[in-house]
Amino acid sequence: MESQTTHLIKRGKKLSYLLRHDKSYNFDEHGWREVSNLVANHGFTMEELLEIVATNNKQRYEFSEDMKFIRARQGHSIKVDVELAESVPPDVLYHGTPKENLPSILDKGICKMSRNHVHLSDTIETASKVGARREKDFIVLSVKAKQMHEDGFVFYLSRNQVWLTEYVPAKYLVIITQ
Ligand code: HQG
Repeated sequence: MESQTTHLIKRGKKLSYLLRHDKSYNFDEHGWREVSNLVANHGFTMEELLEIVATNNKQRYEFSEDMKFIRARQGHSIKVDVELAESVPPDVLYHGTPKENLPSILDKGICKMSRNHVHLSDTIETASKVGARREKDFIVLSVKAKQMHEDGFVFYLSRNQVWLTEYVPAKYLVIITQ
């Protein structure tokens, strides 16, 4: 039988899809989804949602104050405005990616692809985990974030500490692992 932790991770992944990518649901403009919809149509209980929100390893989700709505804090492909805080980035941020993406990234820069933003990490360790989650052959790039900011690029910090921006041109990138 699967452990309770494995079960919660599985349910968390389902929730991630439902809150970030589900085009069949009509989201509130700020990305909120009704808890009652998840309970009625997707087999969640309030107790389970409370546990996922509290224990999620990246603190990905949050409830509205009245607990009637839930949303993901970042990572969407659906077009919503999750009221991200514009923030001044540290000097350097990091991006991990499968090695096979490198030629294209060095040519075109880091693009947001299907999501609403490019995702950047504040440590090499976190960026390595992002890069390794699809492909064990990954690389980590450092991003000259301070320089980008000085050049007018806008950065956001999500409430679960993920750095986000629209696009990273290749000239701000340095390969730091191979
Ligand atoms: C790559 C997870 C070729 C980019 C993670 C990435 C993160 C290019 C992939 C969050 C490219 C897009 C986001 C270019 C970008 N040519 N490839 N020009 N520009 N790419 O999943 O950053 O666990 O949308 O390097 O931890 O991997 O779900 O982005 O490999 O924080 O909460 O295109 O998702 O968070 O993939 O991951 P993704 P990502 P969660």
